[in-house]
Amino acid sequence: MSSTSNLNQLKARLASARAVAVLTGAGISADSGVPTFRGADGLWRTFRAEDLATPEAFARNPRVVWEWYDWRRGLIATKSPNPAHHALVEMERRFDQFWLITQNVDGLHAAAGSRQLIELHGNIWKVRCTQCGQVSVNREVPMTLLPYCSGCGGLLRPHIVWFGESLAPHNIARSEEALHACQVLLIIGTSGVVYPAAGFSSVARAAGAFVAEMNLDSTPNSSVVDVSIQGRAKDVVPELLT
Ligand code: BV8
Ligand code: ZN
Repeated sequence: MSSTSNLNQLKARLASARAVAVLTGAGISADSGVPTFRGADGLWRTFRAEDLATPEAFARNPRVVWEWYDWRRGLIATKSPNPAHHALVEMERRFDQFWLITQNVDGLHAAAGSRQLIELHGNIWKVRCTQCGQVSVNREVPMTLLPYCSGCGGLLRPHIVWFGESLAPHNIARSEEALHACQVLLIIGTSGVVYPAAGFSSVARAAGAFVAEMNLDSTPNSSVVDVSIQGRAKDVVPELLT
């Protein structure tokens, strides 16, 4: 089926939907200039995830892990939301029920103004104390390395879910609610390989939702969804509002 008829089919579904859920990945922020993880210039091409985005790596060498996050914070600080982020803010206004589940930690959805937001993998602008668990916002760029908790003196870590760590139970619960309640699920700019988010398309589809993928390429999700729309997020997502 052509991309135009896929787009029209999706727009027709959205026109009659009351509850809509969206899952985003690094591809939506690629159009803002934030590097993706697994693409040609992806972060994991240069850095090994298992060397940096794991609790073991942080225990072994917190400074190296913090230097990597500090570098990414410096880069993200210069970026702003693009038309795809803004279109999702508008979409939130249009539906009775709306959930935006993001795997991105860059904070660009919140910066655009999205409110019904589930930051599944955390936020690069938040830190958490490894001793007392206190979470706080920290926007220092560059930051003082290593950072310590003002309350208890414990070492701070990024408030991000690393490989092998559990996601926050309330974020899992809200995502489950969204996947079961939505009539349409949009999956935008994710390679669909990191679990549990990689399984969300199947969960929503089994619960009866119409599932659409929007991506530059095909992904493991492509065989599960009702329609795949190829293109850049900044071009295709705003199209849904027209
Ligand atoms: C957990 C944070 C329970 C770092 C990240 C074997 C089988 C199945 C599962 C597992 C397994 N072994 C281990 C697991 C579990 C593991 C997992 O899924 N591993 C995978 C890799 C096999 N998951 C976990 O560990 C999770 N926790 O399961 O808890 C548990 C507990 C203990 C033991 C077992 C289980 C925790 C997941 C950690 C998530 N954190 N990193 C950081 O950000 O600093 S994941 C990392 O990938 C990113 O954070 C990101 O959020 C996530 C997903 O990546 P994407 O967003 O999809 O980005 P990617 O670059 O891959 O793709 C970009 C896409 O955009 C591409 O498709 C491209 O075509 C497209 N694109 C590009 N440009 C555009 C575009 N599309 C549109 N427009 C454009 N312009
Ligand atoms: Zn503390």
